[in-house]
Amino acid sequence: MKRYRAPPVAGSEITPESVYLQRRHFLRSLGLAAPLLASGCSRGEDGAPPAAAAEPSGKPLAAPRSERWTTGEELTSWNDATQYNNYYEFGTGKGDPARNAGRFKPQPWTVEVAGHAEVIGRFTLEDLLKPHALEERVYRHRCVEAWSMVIPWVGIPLGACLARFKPTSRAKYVAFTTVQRPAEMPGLAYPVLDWPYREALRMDEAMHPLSLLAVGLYGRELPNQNGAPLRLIVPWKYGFKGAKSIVRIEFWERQPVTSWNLAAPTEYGFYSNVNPAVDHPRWTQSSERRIAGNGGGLFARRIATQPFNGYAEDVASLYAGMDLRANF
Ligand SMILES: Nc1nc2c(c(=O)[nH]1)N[C@H]1C(S)=C(S)[C@@H](COP(=O)(O)O)O[C@H]1N2
Ligand SMILES: [Mo]
Repeated sequence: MKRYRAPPVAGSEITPESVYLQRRHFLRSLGLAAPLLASGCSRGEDGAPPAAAAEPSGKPLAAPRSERWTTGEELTSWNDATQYNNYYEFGTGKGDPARNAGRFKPQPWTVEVAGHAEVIGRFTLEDLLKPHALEERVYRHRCVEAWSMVIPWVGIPLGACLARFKPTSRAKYVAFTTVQRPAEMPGLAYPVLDWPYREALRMDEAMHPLSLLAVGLYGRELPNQNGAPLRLIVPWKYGFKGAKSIVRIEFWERQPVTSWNLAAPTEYGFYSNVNPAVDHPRWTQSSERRIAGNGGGLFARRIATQPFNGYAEDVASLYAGMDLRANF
């Protein structure tokens, strides 16, 4: 096995987040956690080596690269993108998902479609992907915890998938519920979030051509820890909007409840558009640690965070007239 190298987190950033979390687990079990702040995606690193090999694995996917939706920035390595993850159903440490997701079975897979749409029901993964050919897009990927990566995702535009269900005029939002399998997901034993993990988008955000329903990365099927077999990627928003392992899509008239917003509404807004001008109450969002290329690991370089994660030209118009400080 490869020697585990230092986790890509700067010493100065190892905050007591993981301590907050553990305390929260304990207090929640006593029904006392409500007054405590949630930790966001935990920034603590547990340091234990991941069990999974860091060699590229997974079935290759044929997907031509989209020039329109590809950034030329230096890619994050396969190793970092698949060993440094947030997927709390497998544990809150960054190495936990790679280490604990081996028992998870992403196939066969079906997704329930419900709510305000003409076409609803249960669909297989293959069926969901039919409306569009797979393509590869290299996106910036920015976690609310102020680290970022550059990842070549494989998927189809979310809008192409959703349009085929013919959402009605009452569909103003679309909600995503992710899988909850306690026998395969050890993190579900801890009440860190109100499981199952839920996320949602406004309809126009979901239909925007940048929103991607991803089934792979680096030309291969998604590893379990990255959200196999399908997950959302909304590159102008903080990473937690990108729900992994989706099992239900529901069209709503009112704004749906979402997991992180429910856990800590003053810290994680519904919109969560990447915004360097609006700090998280406990840390700055004006810069980020870019985990990519030789600058990875402890020496990851800090770069300025861009409004809408660099996609302002494409998406700022979606929020015309909105106060982005109030609607963070
Ligand atoms: N179901 C589920 N989806 C999730 C999460 C999670 O804990 N559970 N974490 C989110 C967070 S905080 C981030 S930053 C991204 C991380 O995606 P990656 O591990 O593929 O980089 O997934 C998001 N999707
Ligand atoms: Mo995140």
